[in-house]
Amino acid sequence: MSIPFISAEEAANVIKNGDNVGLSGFTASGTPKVVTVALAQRAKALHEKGEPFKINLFTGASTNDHVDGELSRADAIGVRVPYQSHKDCRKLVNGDGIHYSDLHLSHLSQDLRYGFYGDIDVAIIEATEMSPNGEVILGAGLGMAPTVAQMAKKVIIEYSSYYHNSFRGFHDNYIPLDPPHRREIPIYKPSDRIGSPILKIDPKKIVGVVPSNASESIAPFTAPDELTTRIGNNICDFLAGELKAGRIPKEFLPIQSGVGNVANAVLYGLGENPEIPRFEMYTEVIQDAVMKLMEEGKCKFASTCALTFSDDAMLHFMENIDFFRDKVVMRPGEISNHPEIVRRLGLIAMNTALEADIFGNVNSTHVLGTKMMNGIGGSADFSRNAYLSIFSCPSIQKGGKISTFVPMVSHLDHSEHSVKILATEQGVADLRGKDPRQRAETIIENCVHPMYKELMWDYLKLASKCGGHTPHHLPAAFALHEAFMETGDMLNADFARFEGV
Ligand code: 0RQ
Repeated sequence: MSIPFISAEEAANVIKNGDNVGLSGFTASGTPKVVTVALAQRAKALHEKGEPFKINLFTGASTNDHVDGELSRADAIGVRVPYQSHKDCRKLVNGDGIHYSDLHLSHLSQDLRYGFYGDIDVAIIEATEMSPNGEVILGAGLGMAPTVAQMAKKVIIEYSSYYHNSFRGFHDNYIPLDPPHRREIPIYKPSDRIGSPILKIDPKKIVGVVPSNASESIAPFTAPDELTTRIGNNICDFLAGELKAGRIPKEFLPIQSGVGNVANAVLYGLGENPEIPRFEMYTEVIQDAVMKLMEEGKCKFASTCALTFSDDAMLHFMENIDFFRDKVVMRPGEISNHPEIVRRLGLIAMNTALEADIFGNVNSTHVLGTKMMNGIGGSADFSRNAYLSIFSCPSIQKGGKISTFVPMVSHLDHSEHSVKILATEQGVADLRGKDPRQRAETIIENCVHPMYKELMWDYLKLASKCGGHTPHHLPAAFALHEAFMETGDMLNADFARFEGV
């Protein structure tokens, strides 16, 4: 059967107003790059004629400017699930422009198969190799590719010729059976393979192949600065201490690391710390730092959903691809983030907080309780089930006008029950085995910025007068947020006015 080459515009014409569209990829990696740009142009043209055009967009994680950027600027997204991190998309999510459902990344593939969102009308899949019988080698990220390709009524292939070496052998495509037939996911170590390097798509569903030569366009990450290095070193020293105390086995445990500058600094810190042995990763994205650690021999193996490398790092990876062939496996997000495996392998999970409270609850998503930043992403897939779940952040933001530690988080993503360790540039709070009052004391002592310590002790004293297992004075619990909203500085909070209230 021959599958025709078509233009991006012809492919975009296949997609109808109100369609559910699923994409391959995870972050910018492996995500389509040309059809959605043509789709945005079509949406704009239709809007100019007064005709409605919006799609419901389902992806593995965040995407790229070609998807969330272009489609948001064209006002062409109705429903968006499960994660976004693009400024133009964020603007609409925080207005009433997009119905955004912020979801654990490991859930969406199965929720789609369970029928919670209806059919997938069209899947757009980035392929780096393909045969006429629909056998596809994916690109630098999987995301939900196996599920959306299987469910979709129509499939558009974006055939990427950007990569001059083959990704064949890096992917492990796998879809678990759904309840009541589901069995264990048979991964017992990060390098276990359970699926196929090839994604088989019914060729009858493939409406055409669109040529693409676009890179992932991922900017180089920022090198660790003094702040992120201090946070990273605090976490590394803590892990080295746990190893020495025998609470981490001597062969170490696999690491999950979120994205961003702190995550990179921690990984560099682990690489440089002679007390940390060679380790493996079981994570959802690997960034530039991991490639370097692999070349240095510190990271032995990485299981991931995507290679989120900057363009320069990706070129380096491609030039040295044979070195990495037995050191990297790429899995669907449903498997890279699967709670069963996270628990079984005993991961050390490291994620980032926007805000935490003195009892150990973490907000990773909502600025001042209302404005969506990105989404929960995979952070809870890992932190709820990890051997050790660590959350880190700088102790202050906006030059000290915001304390990231507050009496009560303004939005809850990770409850006190899922957070074992908190780390800032000030130090590390170990919350294991502590009751709420003890947790508050250790967090104020070790993590809170010196500018805010007195305010936090004042709150704890005030709250303690109210009694209870978790001491709170509810009228005062958001006094820091209120002070910021009214005066632009959390330091103006004053707990004296609540005495006797
Ligand atoms: O503002 O942009 O104006 O400078 O928020 O803050 O410190 O640069 O944070 O980029 O590391 O992201 C939690 C959002 C952290 C991210 C979060 C302001 C601050 C700054 C950004 P500016 P930083 P980072 C793997 C796992 C959830 C998903 C996840 C995230 C801006 O890590 O999305 O973990 N995590 N996924 O000034 C007001 C506060 C603030 C604040 C920071 N308390 N109040 N503003 N800011 N704290 C990835 C995937 O799932 C794919």
